[in-house]
Amino acid sequence: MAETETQPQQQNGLQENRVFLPPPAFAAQANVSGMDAYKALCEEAERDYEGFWARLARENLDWHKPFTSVLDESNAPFYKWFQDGQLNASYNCLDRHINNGNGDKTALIFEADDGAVTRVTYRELHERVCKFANGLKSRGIKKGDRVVIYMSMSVEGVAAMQACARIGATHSVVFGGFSAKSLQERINDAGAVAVITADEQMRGGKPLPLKAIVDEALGLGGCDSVRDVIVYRRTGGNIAFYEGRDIWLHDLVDNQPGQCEPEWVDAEHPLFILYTSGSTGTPKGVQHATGGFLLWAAQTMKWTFDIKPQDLFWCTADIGWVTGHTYIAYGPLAVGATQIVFEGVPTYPNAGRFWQTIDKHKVSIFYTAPTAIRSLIKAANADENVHPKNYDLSSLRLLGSVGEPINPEAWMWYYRNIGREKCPIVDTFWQTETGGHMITPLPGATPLVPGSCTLPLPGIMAAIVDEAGQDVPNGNGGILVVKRPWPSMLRTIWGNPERFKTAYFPDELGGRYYLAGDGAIRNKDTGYFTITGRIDDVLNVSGHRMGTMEIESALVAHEMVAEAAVVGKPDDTTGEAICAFVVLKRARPTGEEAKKLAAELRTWVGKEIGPIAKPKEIRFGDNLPKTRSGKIMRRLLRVLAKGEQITQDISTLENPAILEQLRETS
Ligand code: 6R9
Repeated sequence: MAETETQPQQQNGLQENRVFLPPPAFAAQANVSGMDAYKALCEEAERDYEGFWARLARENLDWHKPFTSVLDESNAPFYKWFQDGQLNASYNCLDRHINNGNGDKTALIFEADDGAVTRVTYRELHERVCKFANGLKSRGIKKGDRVVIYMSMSVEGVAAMQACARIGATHSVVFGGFSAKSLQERINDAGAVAVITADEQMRGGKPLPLKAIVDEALGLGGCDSVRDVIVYRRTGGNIAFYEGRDIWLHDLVDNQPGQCEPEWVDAEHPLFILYTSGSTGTPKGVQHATGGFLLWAAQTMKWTFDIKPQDLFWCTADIGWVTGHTYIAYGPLAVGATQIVFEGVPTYPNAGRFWQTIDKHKVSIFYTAPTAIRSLIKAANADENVHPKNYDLSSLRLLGSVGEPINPEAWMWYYRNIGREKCPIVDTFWQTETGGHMITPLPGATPLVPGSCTLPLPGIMAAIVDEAGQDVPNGNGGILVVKRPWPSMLRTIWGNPERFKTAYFPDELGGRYYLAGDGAIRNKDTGYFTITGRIDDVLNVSGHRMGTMEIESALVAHEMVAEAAVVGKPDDTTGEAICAFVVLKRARPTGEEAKKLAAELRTWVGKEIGPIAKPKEIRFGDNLPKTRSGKIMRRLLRVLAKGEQITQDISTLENPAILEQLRETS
């Protein structure tokens, strides 16, 4: 790629002037080649919005019953897409490739924590999914039932999701790092009839419990809907087994037939629910529809990832997050690609694991998170042996980034050291709610600017508005919205349509614009988007979304805690770090006692929510900074967390003296 201009490193992309054009050889073979091709697609969508989406839906998916209605806006914002069409997601991900003569193609290359490799062809995966689906049916699980999947990265995890899709059951995958309490809340909210789990998971050479946490979650009560717990034997570790409720996966599926007629469902049938954090209350069950979601999963594989039959795709996400749904469990399979499913962690057996794995399997498209890149930069700087220069990465042709803003410095390192200045980087902005990519470069078309996710995909009407919903001119910051519905958008919040409306289609913006919850700014000249971060009380720690309210609720649930306020503070590796300000029911601790109590509270939050929610820092005060009406002034806490001087107006502050106390780290 040609670097057209060199500027000093910038911490965010707003003043970034470097531009990297697609390498001509890449552009020549790309699925979308050149900006004219991109613009033509955008114009097609503008000209005939429904016709555009109908064309893509017909091209990308096999429909059992073709749709005649494209978009139904009669009950906005509860939009419906392709609603009289019928299809099956698992059929589209498996059967149709076998029918096209690709049954012997490798679908999954499972790279285990210890480096052991298992290959599964489309034909084999189809058989496993069919047996799994028949097994679920044999337990009375049927279309419309919810099934919680609490598993680590595995062929069985992907097969479990596909098996649910095959029979029309709606899955809800819960990340294996969530605590028993978080799992219980999700099982309860979803009203799941079954939980699919494993005995244990392997991470960094160590077994960690899964089944024991399911037992604990179900023991907390409120999960009476659960009839079956299906257990995949991963490690053979010791677990409790409850006769009548628990069943081994192998016992359930081994004697099942290898064929299972797919359950044809309406396009709007809920394919999955995935819980994510919002600014208030409990996590929201984001509900996605079968047709629209799968269409976008497939189309973005072709556009953003320029996927080709000979590619080896590797998305390092976990199936417990949306990225693992769209770009592991569904997207790559929908387009018949070969992909790596990685069980391990980036630092085991050492911090060269990602680069070694790319080298070992000859990965051509690599998709990971900025937080992983930043921690591997640190590791490579500290230890020559794990530097990417030790590995042959010449198989790579495209790199991707997701989950949080990528700072230009990390972008440049990724570009130079991993892509060897030959691979475009697609910085993909999207969310659990959007189902797939929204704003991202197209690698054979878009000139890249480090730190910018560039331009919306064709058909995605992203814009920046002010608080009254009015467009703001380029160069001015504002609120990121999407002005028109798109097929892979969330349909509702499970069991809470009111919250769906108020959270995503607020009246202040006219009730028709989708509110992403992020701030953004467009470049004056290019119109490129740069995401400036969440505008609500949602933190992004290592690419994981965490609501400050959730962490505060966990803290105040501890018997010693009277009050807590949580804010984010910038962190070199994790993007944001959690900083908690805590008032105890007893006197404010100092010195060693404060350290001990902080450690205890961190462990507590880990148990309440999961290790990802543990505050990095806890500071104790006699009180929190509050307005005279009793509101906690979080903006002041953010400044204190950063260790900066307070320059804002504090005239409404009831107790200014508290600021000095909270400045100290314990
Ligand atoms: C896919 C995923 C969504 C939030 C989103 C935003 C942040 C994701 C980003 C990005 C800047 C990117 N985010 N991708 N910010 N640039 N390329 O991560 O979904 O877990 O729901 O998080 O992540 O703040 O609103 P999810």
